[in-house]
Amino acid sequence: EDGWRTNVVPSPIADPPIVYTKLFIDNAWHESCRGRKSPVYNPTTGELLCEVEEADSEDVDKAVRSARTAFQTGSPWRSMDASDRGRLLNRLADLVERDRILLATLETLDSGKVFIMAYFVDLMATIKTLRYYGGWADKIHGKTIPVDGDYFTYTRHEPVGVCGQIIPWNFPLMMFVWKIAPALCCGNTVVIKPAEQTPLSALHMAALIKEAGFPPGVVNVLPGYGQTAGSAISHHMDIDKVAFTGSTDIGKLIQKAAGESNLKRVTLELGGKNPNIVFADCDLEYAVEQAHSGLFFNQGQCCLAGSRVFVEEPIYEEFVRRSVKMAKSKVLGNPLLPEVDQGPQIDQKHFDKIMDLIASGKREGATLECGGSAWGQQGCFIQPTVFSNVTDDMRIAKEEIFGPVQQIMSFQSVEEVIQRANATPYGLAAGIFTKDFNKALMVSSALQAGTIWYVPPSKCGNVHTFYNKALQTMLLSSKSGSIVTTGEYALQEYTEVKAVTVKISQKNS
Ligand code: TXE
Repeated sequence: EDGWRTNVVPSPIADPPIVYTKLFIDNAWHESCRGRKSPVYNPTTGELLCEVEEADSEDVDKAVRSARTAFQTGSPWRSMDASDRGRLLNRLADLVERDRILLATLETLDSGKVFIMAYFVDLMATIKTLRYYGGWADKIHGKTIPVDGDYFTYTRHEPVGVCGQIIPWNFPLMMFVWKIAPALCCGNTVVIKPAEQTPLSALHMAALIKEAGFPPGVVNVLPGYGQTAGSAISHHMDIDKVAFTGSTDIGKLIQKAAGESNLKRVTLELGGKNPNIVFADCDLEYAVEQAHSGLFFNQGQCCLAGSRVFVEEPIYEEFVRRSVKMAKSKVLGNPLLPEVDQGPQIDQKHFDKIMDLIASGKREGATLECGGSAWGQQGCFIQPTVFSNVTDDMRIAKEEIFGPVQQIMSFQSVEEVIQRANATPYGLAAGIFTKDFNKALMVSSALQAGTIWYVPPSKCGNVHTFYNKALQTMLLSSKSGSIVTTGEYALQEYTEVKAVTVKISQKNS
């Protein structure tokens, strides 16, 4: 079977050794300057998995120096053929395919996501993203411009320079690759900080980056906390650009830090409170399934989660009834096991945030149809929860919950639902379920969101297939806040356009 196309469900590796726990700077493993380590827990059991070296500002300085040296003109990286940058990204993809089961296992142990999903969704997207950007490396080019006079003018799309990248814990590996791949294909160098909860797959990737043959300093991986290492990256005077995915509050801090330091370029990918709009003429069973997976996927910890489900009045009650049945049928437990389809939330702090929002939903008068409590004896599990009779003013309808909590609201008309769907500061993604193609197109152009999924009436695969498709769509079109972060558009975020004008003796048309 070839790599990501396999349908064979592999078994995770039992007790994989955790080999890489240090800071990765200049293609070598380093202890942290302050000699500090931080714990990494398995959210399923609460057990300590390992300790990793904890980066702080001195380590960021060290990594930036290495990335700057690697970026110097004439360096092996700067003088490399663009096609060879593409080859390196493809070689990295080969190594990820080789270690796919191990990486999926580490991802499950570290983040609590379901192993099968990690294997099929996260690893598939990781491999494809590397190959996708590997293909772009030698196709990034400028223009010649017919200026007046005896001149020859051309533009170069040059790399921005040293890029700081700060990523969250919900898709640790995918986020890592979504960040490094576009940066590297354009010829930048990188200092990347994984989330403090989930450094393991990023550290394994560091080892693969070295094995693939990337020159020293091109990618530096620094596990550490946001307030220390993350803040040092966003404030750094010698980082040319910072890319961040995470909470809206921290996104604002990153923007501010860039302004207060060297006005580095900023790209942000922040939260969502995405509407899923279900019209009465949809394929009901299919819409229920998709709205369910669109929310509960990855324990609900997904910026694209469809967390406001608007259902047209005539089918509302039946939609709620079927959604509750689906939620109740979910199997919770150890996400390494093949029968389990929901693992734990990432950590206690996040668990508490979700439970607080569930309590607010009850208090503010939504109907708790199922769930609403913790599950099991250990780990941060939350029962799949469905709220009906949700109104737009409730906290659960406004705030990003990032957990297995589905809000179902009813609506009466197209105009009403468009207005309500747009009444959010987020504008990340939206879904539309109807048999009427014209209505779908009309609504999709009226929705203020960077990514729209129109789910056609007939079943086009199981939920899993849909998610693969959804992720591919994201690869090509995802946008959040203000910036497009993947696909061809990401290339603009990692290049600077330079116009070069050369005096010539005579111009001819
Ligand atoms: O995010 P943070 P948290 C949302 C989701 C979740 C909430 C809080 O609603 O409940 O955010 O999650 C680094 N300077 N999303 O607390 O803090 C941090 O170390 C620089 C949506 O985990 O934003 C980590 O690497 N960096 C989101 C990264 O920022 C800082 C995914 C994200 O952490 C920093 C995750 C600072 N001062 C959460 N403070 C999505 N869009 O998918 C923290 N960090």
